[in-house]
Amino acid sequence: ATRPDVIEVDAVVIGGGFAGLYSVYALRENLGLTVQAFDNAGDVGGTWYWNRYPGARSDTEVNAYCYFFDKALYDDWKWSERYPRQSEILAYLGHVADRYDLRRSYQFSTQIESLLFDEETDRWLVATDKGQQFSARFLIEAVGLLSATNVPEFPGQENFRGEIYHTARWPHEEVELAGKRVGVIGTGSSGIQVISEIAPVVDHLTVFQRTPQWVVPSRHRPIDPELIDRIRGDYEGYHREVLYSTTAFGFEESAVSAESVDEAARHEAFEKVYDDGGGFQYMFKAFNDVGTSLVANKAATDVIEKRIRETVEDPIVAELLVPTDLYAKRPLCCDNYYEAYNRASTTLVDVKADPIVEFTEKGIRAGDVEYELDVIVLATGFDAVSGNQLRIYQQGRNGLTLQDKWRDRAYTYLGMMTADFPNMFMVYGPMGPFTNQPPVHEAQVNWIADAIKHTIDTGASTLEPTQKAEDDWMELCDTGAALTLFPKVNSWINGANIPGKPVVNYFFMGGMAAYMDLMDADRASEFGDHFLTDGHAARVR
Ligand code: NA7
Repeated sequence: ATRPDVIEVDAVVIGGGFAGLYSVYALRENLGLTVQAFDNAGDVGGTWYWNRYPGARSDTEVNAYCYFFDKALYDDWKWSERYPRQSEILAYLGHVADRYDLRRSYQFSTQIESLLFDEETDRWLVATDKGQQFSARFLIEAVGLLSATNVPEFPGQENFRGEIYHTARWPHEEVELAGKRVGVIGTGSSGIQVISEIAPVVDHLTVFQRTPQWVVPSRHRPIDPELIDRIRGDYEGYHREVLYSTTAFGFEESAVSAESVDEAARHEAFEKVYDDGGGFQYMFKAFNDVGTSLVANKAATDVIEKRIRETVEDPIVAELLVPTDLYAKRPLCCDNYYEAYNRASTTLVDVKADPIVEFTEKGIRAGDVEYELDVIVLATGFDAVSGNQLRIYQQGRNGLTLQDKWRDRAYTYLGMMTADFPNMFMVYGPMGPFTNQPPVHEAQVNWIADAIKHTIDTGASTLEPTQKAEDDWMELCDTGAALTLFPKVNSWINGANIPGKPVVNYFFMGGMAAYMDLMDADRASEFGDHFLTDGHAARVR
């Protein structure tokens, strides 16, 4: 029996970022459901609430890094920059929350402790760290692809007398770095942004690099007003172009393979895209096979390597900065990154050769050398994709926990549902499409809202994917990923960045257009073929 103080709602939404905010909007405003939403942050913003480190900005062009559900919103909001800063994106999400009065559905600073499916009532029991209990028919987990922080334990960490900050848990109050001796551990997207931003202002910067990554410039500049006018003039068309592309980044992807042209043409094309800037552009705009062809991949890295060696004055430092891996991680971009190493006040430490032994009172000892520091920045990334779901205890049918089900890897259907967890939906969950996120979140939430509406309208109590649908989806994802170069390189994309985490495929790499068609096929089948309703197979069509 449910406790008398249990609060009943139609749906619980977890997360207040791009995905969670739109989930609340779609369920509350479009379906008329009662919704209770939560976030452990103090306000809306998701990623952009937490990642306040110096230099934090989107590395996706903002014309496609935004919502599309309301043209008036797109028309009214004026972005200032091609790649907006964290503060501007956070202001945008705050504006969205105000504009649609979304905050009233939220309880902030609240961690969800457990989610238990009650098979007698077909409802989810949601327990918070405030001792509250909610009961909901539907559950949307919009908990973020990159939000569970990876904070490695370094020996002696407690002895360090200075300050330590993880990039994704940056304090709200200003952290003064000017004139300080700062150490940065990590050279992924977050690390390179911090390094480029603070190198000119700190007294001394020490970068502890384990694995160098390929970085191209972003060529940051004000947003192109002609592009925005063009989009506003054909809003529906542009939105469709974004979703019916491979990566949903909102630019024209190349249809030409690098293998189909000669080496000189390859290099020329990469030089051109490099000079225009942007990591995703570099990977997808010059040719269509950088992620699948070794020939294309090599041409892409040849050009970046040449630029690194041209930019970095000290050849020994340049050598350390040139990766030996394929170009098959999430592509990075940042202005003034390699230039930061030309400053006398920047030191690059290769911690693969000289591993970090310990934190000391005064700084970090790597190899035989103690580097004295006032502040240490951990730009060490995330337990990505499945990490945030697994930090919440979740129990579906027959006492099966998500923690058990996902022990070997994260099994889902379309990255949005998982068998034996009825009426539970994930936005951008594991085995979702490998794309730009905000417009894809929206498309997924629209599918989820349709699935919920279908369940309600047909008088069913529950909807869940069949085991076969899930198995087939996993196979399709794995077959597709195996054709790419991404499994050949260790990164958060395949779980290799977290000790003990299964190193497997976590994405559907078949492209957004194909994914849109699959979502549409489920709609067309009235959520029949791949689903169970009320725990039973749907009628045979
Ligand atoms: P990433 O891309 O996972 O980068 C983390 C970095 O931290 C990377 O250079 C790691 O080196 C390094 N790292 C992690 N643990 C350690 C330890 N123990 N010692 C030394 N160095 C370490 O995270 P980001 O936050 O930069 O970006 C994640 C995504 O967020 C990004 O792709 C965007 O989508 C937004 P490694 O390569 O593992 O040797």
